[in-house]
Amino acid sequence: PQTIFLKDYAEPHHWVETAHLTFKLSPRATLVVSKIAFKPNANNLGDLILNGEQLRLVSVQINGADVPYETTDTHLTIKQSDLPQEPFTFEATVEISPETNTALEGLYMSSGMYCTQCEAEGFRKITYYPDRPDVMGVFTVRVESDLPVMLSNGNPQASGDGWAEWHDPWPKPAYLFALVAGDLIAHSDHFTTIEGNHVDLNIYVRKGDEDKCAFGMGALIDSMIWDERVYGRAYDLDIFNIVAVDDFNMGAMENKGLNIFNSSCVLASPETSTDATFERVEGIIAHEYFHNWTGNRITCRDWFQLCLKEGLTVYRDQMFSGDMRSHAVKRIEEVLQLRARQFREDNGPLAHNVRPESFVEINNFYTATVYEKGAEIIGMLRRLIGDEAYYKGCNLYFDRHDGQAVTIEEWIKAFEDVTGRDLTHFKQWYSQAGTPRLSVTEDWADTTLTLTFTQTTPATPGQDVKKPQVLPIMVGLIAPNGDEVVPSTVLEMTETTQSFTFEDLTERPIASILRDFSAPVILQREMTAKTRAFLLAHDTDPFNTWEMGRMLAKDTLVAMIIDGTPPARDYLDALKSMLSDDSKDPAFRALCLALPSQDDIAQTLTDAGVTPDPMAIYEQREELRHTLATEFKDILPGLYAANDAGAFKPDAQGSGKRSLRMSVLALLTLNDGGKAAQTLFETSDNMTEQAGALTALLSAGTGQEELASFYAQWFHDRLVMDKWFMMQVASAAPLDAARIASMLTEHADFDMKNPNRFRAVFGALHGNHGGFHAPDGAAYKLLADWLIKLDPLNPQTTARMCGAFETWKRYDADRQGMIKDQLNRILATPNLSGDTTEMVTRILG
Ligand code: HT7
Ligand code: ZN
Repeated sequence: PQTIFLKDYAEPHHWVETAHLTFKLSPRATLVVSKIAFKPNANNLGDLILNGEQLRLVSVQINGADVPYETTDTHLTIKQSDLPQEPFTFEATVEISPETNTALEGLYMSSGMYCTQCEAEGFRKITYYPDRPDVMGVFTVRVESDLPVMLSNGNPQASGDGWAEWHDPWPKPAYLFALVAGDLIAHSDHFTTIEGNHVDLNIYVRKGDEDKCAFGMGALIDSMIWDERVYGRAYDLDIFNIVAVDDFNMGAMENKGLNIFNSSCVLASPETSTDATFERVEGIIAHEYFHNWTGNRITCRDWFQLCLKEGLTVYRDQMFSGDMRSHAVKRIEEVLQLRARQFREDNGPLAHNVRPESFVEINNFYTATVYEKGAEIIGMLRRLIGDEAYYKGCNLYFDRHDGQAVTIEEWIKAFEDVTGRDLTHFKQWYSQAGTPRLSVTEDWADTTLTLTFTQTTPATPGQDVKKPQVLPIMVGLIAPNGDEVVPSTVLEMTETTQSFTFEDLTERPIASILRDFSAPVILQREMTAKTRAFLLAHDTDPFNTWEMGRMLAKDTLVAMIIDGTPPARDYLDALKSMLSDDSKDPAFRALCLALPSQDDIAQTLTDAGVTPDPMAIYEQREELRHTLATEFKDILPGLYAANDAGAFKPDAQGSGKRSLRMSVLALLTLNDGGKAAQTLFETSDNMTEQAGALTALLSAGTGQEELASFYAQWFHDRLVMDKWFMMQVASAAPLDAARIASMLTEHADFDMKNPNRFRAVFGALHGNHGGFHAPDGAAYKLLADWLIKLDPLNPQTTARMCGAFETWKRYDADRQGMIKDQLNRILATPNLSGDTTEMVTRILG
């Protein structure tokens, strides 16, 4: 496989004006007839180069006549000398086999329906085409089949018995193409845009799923309203369709006017879905809808610019979710995710720039760095230039580049133009990998507090020398009596070391630093447990309040692991008073009660120069859970009773209460032998509580009867069954995890071709830190066995799951040796896909 470099970008030899496609659908022999109007690119004349893979070519013509051409496994080329100098029409017929397409890229079949996934490079598996995002054409699509529902992008144009035609007036790159055909049912609604246009809205699902669409439809309408109100962006077609598909490599896809969703990211009902699922559905529906402007109307010039659409769209969906729920709670959840996924990536062998400079397989760059760090960059930009300039810059970007395929340069230029600022240094966030470490010292003299910050970024693969980044550091000062004496202010750090002073203070305040997690850095600050407890009680910034509790928990765990120090009293007392404070949001209290994950503790130990012992981490974390259960014995039953949310509503208030109640239940189960959990399991009418009770029981080492009755109740519902598979592996004790995972792969309902099911078992195995790193290496071997089996069927999902091994250098020599052996075994597999080869090679370093 070839490495592609950003620096080599060149415009194509030909632009597409229009594409007419006819699909004669058949499971193993679908005919795709294409008629494409090309225009030579005067800036870069040359051969007609079309991508095409796994196609059986039937015929090719130019302007209705035969023409000489060459084909390889990946391309069809017609020499410039054989082409007209003016615009011309290229026609081809190819045959493809959707039913045998297990890679889930291109046109494939899932539960009897036809569907497509074209981002990033799937369209080339449908027909010959310049499959690159800077080639934008107007598509007209005719679908022929005997299925009742036939959909494509844009507006419906005409239909008859056995056929339907769709026309998309908005020029688009091939990666946004979509087609669906199946026996589907629509949950319908409508929306009138701010411009007065009527839009039909449909969520198409398989029979039996109709009652799981209402929440998603509400989220779609909320998203449409929000994008009009906040960004001034309205929808632009007569119809917006969403289709739920069971077999899907990722969450969802923003195809123009025809979003395709992993059914787990759109279907939701109180009986079958947890609050976390409702929240995820809301966020992903918003994300895909927001792509209509940030991604579709304005797209990426090349795949190196992926963060242009993904980072910005994640930022937009985060703002939306904050508005719909609680900004404070959402921000904490975002940072938890960022640290668990992106910091982990940025501090290991897979670290890469938010805008990478080279890749072998672009599918391997749909990463936490591109998405989540990409979103953090937008947040920092907004903090630095202010809200007004941010929205002005966005408007300028939309007006200037509507209908274009652009780069990060154009995005940044819009903000330079509205602010008059030179953002060259800020732009370095896109081209320097690694997480900055930010240390701080404090000096108090007279009436002045001086904060001196120093930033360093460790080397990452291929980037040894790092420069200082532009860091917006939000700071507030609290007096010893708890009053805030300096409210939040943003310090702009640009140097390696920089001091900031606060004058005219009557007494030495306590600084609250990096409020709202204003920059994606690791803050290294010496603080006593007393100061942390003080800020936990008095800080006005909810993120930092939570952060102080988190640091107390981490310090406690690290001390327990390293030298057996018992849990710190400051931590236990501060946490207890926080939990008992009914004026605080239950969702926030639940986040405070949650202990750092085992993986997070392992990273914290690594950062402190200690080799993590996964068994000690598991045991001490369990020990702390038992200590909390004992220490809070007197308040747990009251908290449990007080946070009964009553009738299920998937809103922020109800889900916050349930979240606290389920965290409390997990501890209560350690005290009452599982009585409360069993009762809740038997009586609850919603999945949040049912799954919460079952997890509490399984984590306490019981719950086998409940597990069996859960299966009997839900075996017919594949999304609930994913939870059944996942919960067993996730809550297994370390020495049981691999055995349980292996046993589940023998279960009649295990289907390795379904990415959700595969992830339910193996994502959970990797997520069970103690189980994955059990001393016998059984989990490493089991995962490697299954990745080797999956690779020929679905390279994209296989490659992504190799990320489970990315932290291997953290651990002791034995574990490193065992993981390395498994990685080498995967790499030595004959005919290993390019996707997996690239990932394993990078992980091995
Ligand atoms: N833009 C999409 C990214 C994507 C994808 C989605 C589903 C299956 C395969 C995929 N490859 C890339 C989803 C998004 O970020 O909105
Ligand atoms: Zn996206």
